[in-house]
Formats: sequence, structure tokens, C-alpha cells
Amino acid sequence: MRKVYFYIMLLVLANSIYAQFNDPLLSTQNNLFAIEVPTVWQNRTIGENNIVVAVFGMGVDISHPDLNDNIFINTDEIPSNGLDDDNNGYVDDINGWNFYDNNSNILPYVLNDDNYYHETKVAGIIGAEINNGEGIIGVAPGCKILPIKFYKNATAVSEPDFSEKLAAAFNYIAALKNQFPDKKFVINFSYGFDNAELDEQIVTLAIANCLSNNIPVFASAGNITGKPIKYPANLSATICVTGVIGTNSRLSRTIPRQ
Ligand SMILES: [Ca+2]
Ligand SMILES: [Ca+2]
Ligand SMILES: [Ca+2]
Ligand SMILES: [Ca+2]
Repeated sequence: MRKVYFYIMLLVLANSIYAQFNDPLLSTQNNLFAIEVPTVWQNRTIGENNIVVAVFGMGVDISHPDLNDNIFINTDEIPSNGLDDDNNGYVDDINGWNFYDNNSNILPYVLNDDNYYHETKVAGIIGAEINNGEGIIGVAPGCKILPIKFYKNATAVSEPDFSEKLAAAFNYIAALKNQFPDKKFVINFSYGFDNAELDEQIVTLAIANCLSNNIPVFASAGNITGKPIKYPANLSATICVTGVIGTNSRLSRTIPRQ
């Protein structure tokens, strides 16, 4: 009986939330209710614009109407003048950096392609705009998104300088934290690698650099159940996040983190 009451309460809460916002796909977002996000919005916060979530991966479509007003802007950099105005070693890094190709193009390699849209979706789940008459609502729509491109495809990881590029990406966020001490930075790493797939030592050092600058790193356990937790989610230095499937049961990986 108590359980039934609980679900009725959730339904009432859900209906009142749907009525409150005009984002047309909100009613499909079971994920928000599964982790009780609307309660956090109501009682605490929707996030703040001095909190910057770095989304690591294959680039983000920053012109997406449900994201374009929530993209981090490096205010110390003048865009498209070919100069490194903030002298951080990256020319025109106005909205993040592409560490894979070493340029400022942080858009997905192919727009509107499901394979290359991974980080646009991830960015939306984190920070899609709230009450803008468009799409969904992110978990923390008050925060800013910083696209960090380090990956192109499955063969990228076997390229000789892949680990150095990834380490540079982590170190870039640590440097930004020092450049903008009033902001808080968080890293979302929805990727995972198998043991010995990359030079873990160099990447782990860079992750430690983030931690010592008070930048938490969230990494995904991996999608498939019954396998070891992927690197770097298997490090005690990261916060390991696993997914749930439609029935709300957890995807569990079996070999514990170190
Ligand atoms: Ca917008
Ligand atoms: Ca720069
Ligand atoms: Ca510039
Ligand atoms: Ca929206």
C-alpha cells in the first residue's frame, strides 16, 4: 500500500512538473524521475552558470537550439583572430578545444549522425536548456557545457600519441580552473578503455592533476553487464557511474575498482 502511495505521489509530482515547463519532450524523461532530479530543482538548485561541465568525447553541436545558450565561453580569448589571447597555449579556444586534431573545432565530425552525436546527447542529458520550448531538460540546466574533443573512432586509441592528447585534455581543464578561480569545473567522461589499451600512467597523472585542483572526474563503468569496470572509472580517483536499463535495474560490471 505504501509503495502504491509512493508511486501515486511520484505521478502527481511528475504531472505538476510537466505543467510547470514547456519543454515538449520532458514527459519522456523517465531518467529525471528515476534519480529524483525535479525534487532537487525544487528544493535546491538547477545548477549555476559558474559551474562548468567539461564534456569529453567526439565534440558537441554547440549550435543545437537546446544547448546553444548553455555553452561555456572563454571570456579571456578573442574568437577567430588567429591569436592565443589568453596565452594558455591554445589559439582561439573560445568554446573548448579539439585535442585530437589540435584545433579549435569542437563540433562533431559529422553533424546529425547518430555515431558522432554521442557528446551532443551527453551534453543534453547534463545541461539541455530549461523551459525554452525546445526538446528536453538537462539534469543541471543552470550549468555551462564545455566541449572537449579527444576521440574520433575506435582506432584512435591505438594511435601513438593518443594518451598524450588525452592527458593534455585533462591538464587543460586544470589550467582553466586556475585561469577562472571563481568557477567550478567538473569533468564528464562517458568513455572507458580496457587495460593496456592506452598509456594509463600518463593519463592517470593528468586525472590526479585535476583532482588536486578540486575538479571531480565522473567516468562511466561501461555499458555491458558482467565485465570489468573500464578505465578510468576503475580508478579510485574518479567517480564511477553506471547506467540503468528500462526496468530501472542497474547495469552491473563484476570486477570491482581498485
Ligand atoms: Ca537555446
Ligand atoms: Ca587561448
Ligand atoms: Ca584568439
Ligand atoms: Ca529544453
